[in-house]
Amino acid sequence: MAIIQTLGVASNLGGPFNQYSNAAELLRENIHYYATELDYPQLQWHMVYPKRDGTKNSKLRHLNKKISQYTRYWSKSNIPFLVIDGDHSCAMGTWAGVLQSLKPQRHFGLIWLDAHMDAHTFFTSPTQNIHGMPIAALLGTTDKQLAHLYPGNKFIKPENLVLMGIRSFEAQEYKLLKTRGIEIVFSDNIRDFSQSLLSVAQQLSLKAEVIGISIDLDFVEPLEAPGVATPVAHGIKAQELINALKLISHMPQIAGLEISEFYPQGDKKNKTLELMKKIIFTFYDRKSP
Ligand SMILES: [Mn+2]
Repeated sequence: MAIIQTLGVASNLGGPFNQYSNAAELLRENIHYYATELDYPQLQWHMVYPKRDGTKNSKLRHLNKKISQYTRYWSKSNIPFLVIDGDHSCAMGTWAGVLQSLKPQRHFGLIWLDAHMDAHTFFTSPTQNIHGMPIAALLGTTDKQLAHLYPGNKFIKPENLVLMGIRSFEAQEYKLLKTRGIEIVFSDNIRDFSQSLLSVAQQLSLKAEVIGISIDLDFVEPLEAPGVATPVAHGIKAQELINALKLISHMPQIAGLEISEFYPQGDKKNKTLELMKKIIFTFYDRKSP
């Protein structure tokens, strides 16, 4: 039985609501029950919590640094990992850690599944919510306030980043991504998500020895994943996501998976919680339910 190193981040500092997130803890309790009953992959949990004192930015900086230390170690040691974030701003820590772990001449590719572009800066964001900014930070930004939250000095190359499922964005984000030539697969243009994801992953694997997958749960159709902070209609069907992940999960380049933006207060009949479990079991085990 596989053991998956799992990092839970109990923070919603980058989101629009309360600063604490119980998303990872809820999942941990729920999954633990299943894992003892059935032959599922075992998750070995590590938790990080925001520090109590300081400004929101200083807490986030500290948190992302901690996250990056875990993923840096796992990536360097070739240990597959799973990160369960509260909100998507933690992606700065998750993937900065992997970038920092790479030997020179090794390239990192990132597949970002999201309804949003997350490419704002403090200069452009109408809400100032930092969960809408991690892509700008990962690319390297001239916004000093945002750069300060990013725990590393290595950035993702524009040609190694692909955003998929996009259907809600502001003009400034689009401009930032377009100027850098980043590939964007809009939700409207996806006919067969399995084929789209497989082809994106195969293309990336020609350029990058290490690949990461970051899932914002608002990528999925909100009727099927209602427990997210910022739902957007007309998402990809949950089963399509599962089928697609099955196709790529055994690619040797994939270093880790991040699942973000589970907002339990918004969930209905545990749909989103159950979907997260399905994603994890699909991704890390051939005997998925
Ligand atoms: Mn996001």
